[in-house]
Amino acid sequence: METSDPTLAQLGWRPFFSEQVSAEQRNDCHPVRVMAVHRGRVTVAGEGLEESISSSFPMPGGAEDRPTVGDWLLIDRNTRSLVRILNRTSLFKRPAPGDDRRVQLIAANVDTLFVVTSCDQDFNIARVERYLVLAREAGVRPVIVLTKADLSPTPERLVDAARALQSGLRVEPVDGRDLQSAARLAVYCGIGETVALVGSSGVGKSTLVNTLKGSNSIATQAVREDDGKGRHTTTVREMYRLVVGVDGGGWLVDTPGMRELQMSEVASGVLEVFDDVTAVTIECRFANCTHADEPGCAVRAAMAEGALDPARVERWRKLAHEDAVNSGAAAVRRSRLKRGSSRR
Ligand SMILES: Nc1nc2c(ncn2[C@@H]2O[C@H](COP(=O)(O)OP(=O)(O)OP(=O)(O)O)[C@@H](O)[C@H]2O)c(=O)[nH]1
Ligand SMILES: [Mg+2]
Ligand SMILES: [Zn+2]
Repeated sequence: METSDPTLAQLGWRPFFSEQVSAEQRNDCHPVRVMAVHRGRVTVAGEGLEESISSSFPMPGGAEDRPTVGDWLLIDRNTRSLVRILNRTSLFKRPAPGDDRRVQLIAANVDTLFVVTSCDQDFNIARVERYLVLAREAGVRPVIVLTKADLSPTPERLVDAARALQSGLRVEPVDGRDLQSAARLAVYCGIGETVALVGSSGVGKSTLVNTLKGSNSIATQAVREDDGKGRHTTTVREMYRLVVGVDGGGWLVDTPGMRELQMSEVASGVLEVFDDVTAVTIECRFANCTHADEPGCAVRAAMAEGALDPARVERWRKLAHEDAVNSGAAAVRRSRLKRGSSRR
């Protein structure tokens, strides 16, 4: 943290959190926010307090019962141990890659999600849609940030392609290295507000955070020359205070670049992000229409008429299918865990 002693309100403390704290807990505990997550430990900040504490929880429960960056915790005034994770206003998570048992918590209590993608090889509509589903599911406002606009002769075309995904979607092209260009993003990150940056490795998340916090303390690294992919430079999730704009502003959560973003238990997010497609599916003659060769399929009719883009329908189909398969697996896993047969 760069700026000295933020108040609880500046840290993002709100009635939603204070209302969860009993009078007794108010006496015995400090409310603190998780600024960074390291292996087994978290860095927390409260009023006039910043320290590293063990993140192990006295009463481990479900997969979401561990602190992640952005969380509000109660810690014991004397022992400094973790007493409680307060209920979250939002939680970003994904199935942990390569491991079908765990959920990876990305960030909690986030107001706005910057879906960061660059105007070069990384730009991919299907990936942006995945992040939009995640944002919808977590109930957080998404903003598409198109970095490296300086490297593209026609960034407007990408801006238009992204805007077409959702009515009213904010899309911001920037040169993340340039303060003047990046400064317009400060409006999404006012006092006490929290913005999380997510996206592939090398798109410039850390570069943008460095620019907006006014110092180059976070390591960044050039993308690989052969394929333009990043080098997974950032390995911890950490919050930084924005210094652009009025009164020091809010918080930016830098995250490690994601290799893959599997969909699981995001059915309502898929429904909302693809509301144009799902509105048409209701018109199909059969409720369980697969939109392949059934008679009376409204989706195929809409595609034939040009009312629905076949490529978008195909992306929807893929996401919905992936979500159904993964959600089914997650439900089986949970019921096994409940029976205690495969706890590890
Ligand atoms: N030209 C240009 N280069 C940029 C811009 N943003 C980032 N870069 C460069 O892209 C490279 C990767 O940037 P990083 O900030 O390390 O990317 P990251 O998203 O944090 O990557 P990970 O930490 O690996 O997830 C660096 O060499 C940056 O200087 C931009 O807007 N324009
Ligand atoms: Mg980084
Ligand atoms: Zn159909």
